[in-house]
Amino acid sequence: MNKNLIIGIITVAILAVGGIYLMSNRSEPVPEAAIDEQELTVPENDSLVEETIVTPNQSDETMEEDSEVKTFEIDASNFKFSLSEIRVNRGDRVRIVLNNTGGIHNWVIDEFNAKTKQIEGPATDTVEFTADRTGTFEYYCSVGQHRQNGMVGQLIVE
Ligand SMILES: [Cu+2]
Repeated sequence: MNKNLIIGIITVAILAVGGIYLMSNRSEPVPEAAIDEQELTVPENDSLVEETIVTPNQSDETMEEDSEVKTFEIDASNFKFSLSEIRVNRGDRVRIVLNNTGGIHNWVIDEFNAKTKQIEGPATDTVEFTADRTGTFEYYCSVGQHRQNGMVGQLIVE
């Protein structure tokens, strides 16, 4: 009989524990609802990510604004450049469009580490650099003796 009592007590205990589990299980849907709210929050974060993606586009537009590039078209021929002087302001972005009308030429400026390719005319090549310091700098054609033959000019950065 004592064993039956013990079994009975154990059974009641199991039922009680089971009831507690059921209670705790019933309380779980509430956190699940909270999780749903969190999942609703995640798409908001995604939209924030999309906004973040838009930001680089805005910076692209900023770069286009920076493309207040000063462009100079220079014709190259044997043995001269059509422009012997270029004036820009310090900090300007400078774009040189070299139109080679004949012969093999390039356009080089050592101080700004900028040069076009050597091209055989008729051909065009472009180089860009930032005039980040003031002064007067000589640009030239580095092909053969062209520099000595007069293919030079001055970049003046003010
Ligand atoms: Cu040349």
